[in-house]
This record gives sequence, structure tokens and C-alpha cells, in this order.
Amino acid sequence: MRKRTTVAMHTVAASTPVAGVTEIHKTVEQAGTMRMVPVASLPLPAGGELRIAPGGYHIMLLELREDFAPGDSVDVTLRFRDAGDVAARGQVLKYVDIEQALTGAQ
Ligand SMILES: [Cu+2]
Repeated sequence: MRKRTTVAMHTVAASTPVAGVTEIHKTVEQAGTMRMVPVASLPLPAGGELRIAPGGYHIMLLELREDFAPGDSVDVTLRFRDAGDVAARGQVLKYVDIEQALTGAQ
């Protein structure tokens, strides 16, 4: 998922009807291991681009209400502190694939 912006903006929440819990996660290195931590906001730099992908920032869906296959698209509403709600569409990745992306394992 990619978003372009001309002003600095902050996503403060994400939601989708297909999941009970939607969190914004960031991948960080802690003591030599890559792990995901929930973050309060998703910063979009002015004139810049923030790539949402495993291994970096991503939207984590928990308590799924539908079955998804990797590659499926999910509609997500991103709430921006400065610009209200924006509809976005993301691609589904399996949790195990995210783990592999984090660790580099096959
Ligand atoms: Cu995550």
C-alpha cells in the first residue's frame, strides 16, 4: 500500500469491518531480533512517501470476521489526525509470511 501526500500527516487509527481489532504496527529491531510493535500513529512526511509493507509499517488485522487468502484485497479506513478519514486498499499477507519477511527465513 502506498500513499502520497504534499503535507506531513499522521494516521492515528485504522479500521475495517472485516476485523475485530485493527492495529498500526512498526517493525523494530530489539536485541538483534526483529519484532512488531503497535504504534500510536503512522507518520507521512510532507512531499514524501511512506511504504506500508511487512518489515516496516503495516496494518495488522486481528479477530478476522471473514476468511482471506494471501493476495486478497481488504478495504481499510485510515483516520488522519489532520485530514479525516481516507479509504485505502491493502493486500493480505499471511502472518507467517510477515515473520519470514522479518527474519529473512524461507
Ligand atoms: Cu504486525
